[in-house]
Amino acid sequence: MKRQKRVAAVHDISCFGKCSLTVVLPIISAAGIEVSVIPTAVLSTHTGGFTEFTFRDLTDDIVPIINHWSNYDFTFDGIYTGYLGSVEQIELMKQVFDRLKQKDTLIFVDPVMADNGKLYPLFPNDFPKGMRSLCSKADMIIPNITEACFMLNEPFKQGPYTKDYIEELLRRLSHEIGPKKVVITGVYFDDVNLGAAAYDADSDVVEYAFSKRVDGYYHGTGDIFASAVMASILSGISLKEAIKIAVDFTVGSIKRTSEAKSDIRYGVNFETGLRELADKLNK
Ligand code: PXL
Repeated sequence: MKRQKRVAAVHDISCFGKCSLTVVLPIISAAGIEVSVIPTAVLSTHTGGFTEFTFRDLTDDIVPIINHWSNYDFTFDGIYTGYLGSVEQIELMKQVFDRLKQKDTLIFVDPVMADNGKLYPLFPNDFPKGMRSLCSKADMIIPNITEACFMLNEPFKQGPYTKDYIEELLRRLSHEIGPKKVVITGVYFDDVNLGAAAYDADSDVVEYAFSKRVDGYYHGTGDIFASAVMASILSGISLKEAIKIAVDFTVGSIKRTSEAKSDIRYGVNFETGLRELADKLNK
């Protein structure tokens, strides 16, 4: 039996509405990878479409958690950060990376903060600047187009996009900010297909993965996509294949939800696709 890999996942717990830790844990576990968590906040629901949700900030718990861990020889093959509750938490993540990473630990940052040209509720205007500096410590980042534009100080543009535009964003994110691998989500060149683009600075190659667009805005799909990419990469799958697996898994989840006509705020039915994902990732 191969040594089991282990990831530290740093995200909030949204108690209702599948996203962040409630999707990261099952998806990475499906790859046979162990997941340890550092919860950044506890909310009664996510912030997309619900009102009057509770928000308990857990910033003060983060350093004590890693202080305690440092008494043991815990090792991590990956550190995966997502929704962070404040600029202060972004700064703390740099400490978390410095203290938990070893030579081969993959630092994977999803700069969760915005979509459709707008910052999510609760985030201050200086948040993108903080996220940009956190991304400079990462090996791999996975923004959507809005997050990419915020970090590059570019105005957000609605699609359809051109290949030149997407490839310039990818190269600028890598060359100006620092991560070797960059994946951008929400890429489309026409009204039929939607998908992701991936750039690897070592080869200077851009890869794409698309699927037929399913209309509607489904919550939590960015976390589902990023978790599937992270799980695939740590399973030894190429970046090109990882984005294909993640697109198919995410679109399958959206399709089931759309066919069931469920409330889009509740998150998508990814659970039914976990067996197929596990088969692909545990070969
Ligand atoms: O899916 C990203 C996400 C995670 N956590 C919380 C959110 C969001 C997006 O809105 O509100 C609390």
